[in-house]
Amino acid sequence: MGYNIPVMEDNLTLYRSMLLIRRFEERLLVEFSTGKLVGTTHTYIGQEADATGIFSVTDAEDVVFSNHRCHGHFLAYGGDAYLLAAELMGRKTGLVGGRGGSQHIHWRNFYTNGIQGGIVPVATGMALAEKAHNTGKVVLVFTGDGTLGEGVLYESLNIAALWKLPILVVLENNRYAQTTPVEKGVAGSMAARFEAFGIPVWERDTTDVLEIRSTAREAISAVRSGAGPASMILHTYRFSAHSKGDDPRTPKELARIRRFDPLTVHGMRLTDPECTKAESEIKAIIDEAFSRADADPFPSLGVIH
Ligand SMILES: Cc1ncc(C[n+]2csc(CCOP(=O)(O)OP(=O)(O)O)c2C)c(N)n1
Ligand SMILES: [Mg+2]
Repeated sequence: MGYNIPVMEDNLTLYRSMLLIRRFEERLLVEFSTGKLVGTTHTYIGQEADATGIFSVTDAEDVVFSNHRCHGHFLAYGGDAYLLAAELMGRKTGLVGGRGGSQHIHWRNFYTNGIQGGIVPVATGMALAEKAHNTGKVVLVFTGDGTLGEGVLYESLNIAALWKLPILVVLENNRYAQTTPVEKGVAGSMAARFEAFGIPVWERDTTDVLEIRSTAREAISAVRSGAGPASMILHTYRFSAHSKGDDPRTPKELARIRRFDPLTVHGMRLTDPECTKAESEIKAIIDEAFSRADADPFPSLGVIH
């Protein structure tokens, strides 16, 4: 199709994908202080193993619906760092002409929307279309623990199960919805919410990209086989604030969860020279992405070109 979609099969490629997300978003937080970015941002730092593991086993033509915390999903999907940087800087050359910003981007079969839960019925409709056209594509939709409070999620699960739609609902439980800890926002069992509709659940509490990859492979192949919807519940950790500064967690808690850093967990499988080389290659990609984007023009106030 002329697109550069990376094939993530070996340990180094998986590590590089997670590192690209980590360093890209660290750079984003720095760029905010320079005033070069527009809107807000929600970083994926800490959760990188989820997207990387999942997109290492999807097909290039599968359809993805992401949310407000979308940069990591986008980069793991194979999205281009420069196009994303240009979008975040509001430039004409950005993914959607500099009009979408951080939360509303589109590229190939990748769509995002910042409204909690709002994207789930849209993804369900797309799954219906893929089934009607017999494309064999799987639709993936990313949600969070906070999204469990949105009723439209359950309406969508009902229809998806009734009509056996090819959709995988990924629930990333990073244990907080903005500043609300999951214990104060979610009653009962997460898995039971899916099981009530007869939707199978693959649930893991891990930041190991290899474990997530093998779990995703099972869940996605179940959906692709025509069995209907499936879900993945991934318990993970968000290391940064919800957006830029809103974080009720103590330094002690933040230090504790850092022990689950997916880069450390997976980095143990690589040699030091491999890690060092990956660092310098990723740094070059990010430096180029931001400096190139910074030289690009802003869009005019008229029609998007
Ligand atoms: C309908 C709606 N209500 C409120 C918000 C504001 N908001 C943005 S993210 C968020 C919390 C989401 O929590 P969760 O689903 O756990 O995702 P996470 O941010 O942890 O990735 C809220 C309340 C929103 N975007 N949409
Ligand atoms: Mg959350």
